[in-house]
Amino acid sequence: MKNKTKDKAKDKISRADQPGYLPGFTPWPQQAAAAYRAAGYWTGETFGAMLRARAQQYPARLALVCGARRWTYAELDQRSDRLAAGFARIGIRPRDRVVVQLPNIAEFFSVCFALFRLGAIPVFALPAHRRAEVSYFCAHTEAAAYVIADLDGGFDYRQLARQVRAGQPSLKHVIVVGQAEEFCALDSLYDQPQSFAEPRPDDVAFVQLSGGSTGLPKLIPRTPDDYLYSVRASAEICGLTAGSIYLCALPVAHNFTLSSPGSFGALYAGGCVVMTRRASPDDAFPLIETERVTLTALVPPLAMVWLDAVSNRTNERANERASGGHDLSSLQLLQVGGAKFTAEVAQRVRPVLGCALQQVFGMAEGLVNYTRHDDPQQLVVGTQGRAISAADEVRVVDDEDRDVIPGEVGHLLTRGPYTIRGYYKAEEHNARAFTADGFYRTGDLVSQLPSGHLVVEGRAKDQINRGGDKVAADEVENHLLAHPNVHDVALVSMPDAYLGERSCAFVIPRGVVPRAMELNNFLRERGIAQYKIPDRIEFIDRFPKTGVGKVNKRVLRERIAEQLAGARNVP
Ligand code: AMP
Ligand code: DBH
Repeated sequence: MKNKTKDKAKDKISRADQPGYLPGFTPWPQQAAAAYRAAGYWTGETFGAMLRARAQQYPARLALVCGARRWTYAELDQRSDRLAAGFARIGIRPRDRVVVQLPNIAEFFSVCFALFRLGAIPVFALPAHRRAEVSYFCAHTEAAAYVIADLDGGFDYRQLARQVRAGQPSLKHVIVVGQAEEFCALDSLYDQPQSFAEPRPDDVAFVQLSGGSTGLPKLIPRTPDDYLYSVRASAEICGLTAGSIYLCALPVAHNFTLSSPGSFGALYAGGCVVMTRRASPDDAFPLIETERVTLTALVPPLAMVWLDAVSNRTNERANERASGGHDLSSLQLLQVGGAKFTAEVAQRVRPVLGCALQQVFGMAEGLVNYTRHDDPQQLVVGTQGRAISAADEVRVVDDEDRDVIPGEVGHLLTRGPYTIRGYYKAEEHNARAFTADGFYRTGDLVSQLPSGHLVVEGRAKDQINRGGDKVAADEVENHLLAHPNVHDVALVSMPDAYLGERSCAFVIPRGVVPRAMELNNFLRERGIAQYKIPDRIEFIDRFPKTGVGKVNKRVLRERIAEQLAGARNVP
């Protein structure tokens, strides 16, 4: 009896808090970790050491371009050292969590590498996140600090910080890039460098976000060992060198932009990262021309906007690779991912932009797939690529977790040297999101070709992918259910030519039927990101049900899709 209790306690420790690791982190099993080290995937290098090595190798090379500012590797290295000392002075300690919500500016990197050097843990929020999301990140991680820019895109993040801080006792500091008002100015934290103990390479270095499919966004703990492997291998697959110039056009903290191979890949290779706050042709094209950008990453809707911008202009002057006078000829590679890029649009990339296309199918939880530069065109255009690593285990299974016949559609499960074994502090959810033997259930429906290439065929998770912005249906439904005139609600996707999908909320009203506008304002006041506000609201008396009595979302999706198609066909 006694032994049993002891075993139970041990089991609890092995699943949740493992001695030596950040509490709430699920490390890889020792055997797997040993194998990844032995195979050379995990090298023990930390982020701080990586930057230090590059600064020694290429002190005078350009690391970052941000507006008129141009930072060399030596400058980025020094700024990170000095900020680490400043963060330590105000009381940020190793392992403290720090929510970082910055636009695409150079300080994102000095702040991150400073926190890495100090051993503190950035938690990456996206600029679109608002009070509900940021408060949750702060509360769930018991964050000690929150780093923002003063203003971006007309939004005042200090105002957001005031709301967030009011409810967060753990939050001791709000640090502001720019005008700090009552908060702490980042510029006041450039102290004399000091040295810090190297953090463990197999423990959590930062927390990435998942779009999630249930409740609130899930937090994804990543380590230097696993993340730097994916960065290094990605840089190699994408052919990055010290001559590569990466345009950071999507939000900098997004996993795609950060690591596939993204800005970390460019820095890993000794290349240069060019920041743009906005990814529109008007903002990006002049930068491509002047900085001689060689690669960038976009979500499908933006890729379409770029293609149209160039097509419209080249139609006027046939066969010229000029766009509004902007020379894009330095661009060698356009990566597209985050949502399905249709073959029809994909095949326009080379003829219109004159550069190679690479499809990228990845997830912040780990697994990233790329089409390869020597793949035949039909694979580049018609698939979402194949996994980075020979050590990535990819399974395609039926509803009972049995492997499907090769080529058939099934659920994608994956495990490997850079795919997490559990979300941060989410034991209950982890039991569902991972198999007993540690495979991550991606929620994606795929088929796999004999070459290993995956085709994304759909989704089993209850999520809407709004052109790369993921919306968990359940999260928005919960917010809507808080409205007094909403009896029940189901959020589903509806087809959209531009975003691929948009969201439609089917609402069963209670009492007075509220106006759609009122519900949207209600959601905004609850402080959620704009991209989560339903694009359309339909009122309904009752939901179609499945055999077991659950809301049949498939029928709702079909209903709204038919309605939209019908509306388009009206002369
Ligand atoms: P997250 O887990 O929030 O990082 O989002 C990753 C999810 O985005 C994947 O599981 C897919 O559902 C979706 N996704 C990413 N890239 C692609 C792509 N190229 N094609 C289709 N879906 C994608
Ligand atoms: O959508 C994603 O999360 C994603 C897409 C492409 C990603 O995390 C990645 C590449 O690394």
